[in-house]
Amino acid sequence: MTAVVATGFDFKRYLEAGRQRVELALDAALGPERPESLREAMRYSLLAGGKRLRPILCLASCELAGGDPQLALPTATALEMIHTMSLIHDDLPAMDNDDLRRGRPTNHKVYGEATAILAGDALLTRAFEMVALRSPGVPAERLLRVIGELSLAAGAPGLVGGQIVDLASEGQAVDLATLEYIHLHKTGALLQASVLSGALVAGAEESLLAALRSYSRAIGLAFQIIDDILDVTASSEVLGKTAGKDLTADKTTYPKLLGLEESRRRAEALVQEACAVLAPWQAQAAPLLALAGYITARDR
Ligand code: GRG
Repeated sequence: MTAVVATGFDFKRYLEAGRQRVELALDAALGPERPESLREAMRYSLLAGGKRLRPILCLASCELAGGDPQLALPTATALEMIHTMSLIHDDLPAMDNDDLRRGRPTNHKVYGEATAILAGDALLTRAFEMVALRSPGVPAERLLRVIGELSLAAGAPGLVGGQIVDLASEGQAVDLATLEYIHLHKTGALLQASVLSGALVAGAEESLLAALRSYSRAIGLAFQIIDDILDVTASSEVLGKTAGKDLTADKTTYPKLLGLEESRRRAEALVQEACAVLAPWQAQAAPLLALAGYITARDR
């Protein structure tokens, strides 16, 4: 964060402006779906707040690559739709079986399981619609690459694969390599797609894409380590989701394997690593550097 302070970059303001921009775009992105019950269920979870980290990362990397973040806004909303879908499905009784998300009852608690599943499905497919059909001004070949990244992140090579291993690991002895696999797929893949897709919209060169790939792998892993830590150190009220869930579900976590102090040290080292990769871009990378710092500094 020191480099960030040195550039005079106002991160708090940046984050709040990004969040507001994303909120407006999300609100506009959900059209008049029919029937009304589906529309309500989709809006309930998508507009329930949340840090909006994935879309903000996307806009920041588009800007770093010299693009107009406005052109990446449909992709940014798509990322939040995929993320929200994964939260709705993750909370289902067949998965983590949770009652609280983003400070409210979970989607299936309000609308029932069938509607929650379908609202998730509709958000996932709307995400691809946002990129393919609602991204004016972005060349088709760039959009095709974005669709590729989103497909990899959402599917078996990403979220789904990570979730399967996560569920299968409950109550089992899990080693650090398996835990890292879970974190990188279940959480890291979409964070990586967020960073890469913004740059792809801007037509970034391969050297920048490679740097962003390393940056996002590191912040993705750090993000989930901090999530594991917050699960044991923060309250449900602050988190907006049930605290202590990993323990109840008998999940292996970083704190369980390494202790709180070492887990935090690892997360901080990963953030340092991420920032070092972007050092050649200097002040232009200030938002992504600050976002990396935010991942370890956050309290929810
Ligand atoms: C059906 C294609 C398909 C995929 C679903 C359910 C599932 C597969 C994967 C689970 C993925 C998951 C819920 C991972 C946890 C990621 C995580 C740390 C979420 C919390 O993210 P924050 O802190 O939440 O950014 P907010 O609410 O701030 O957005």
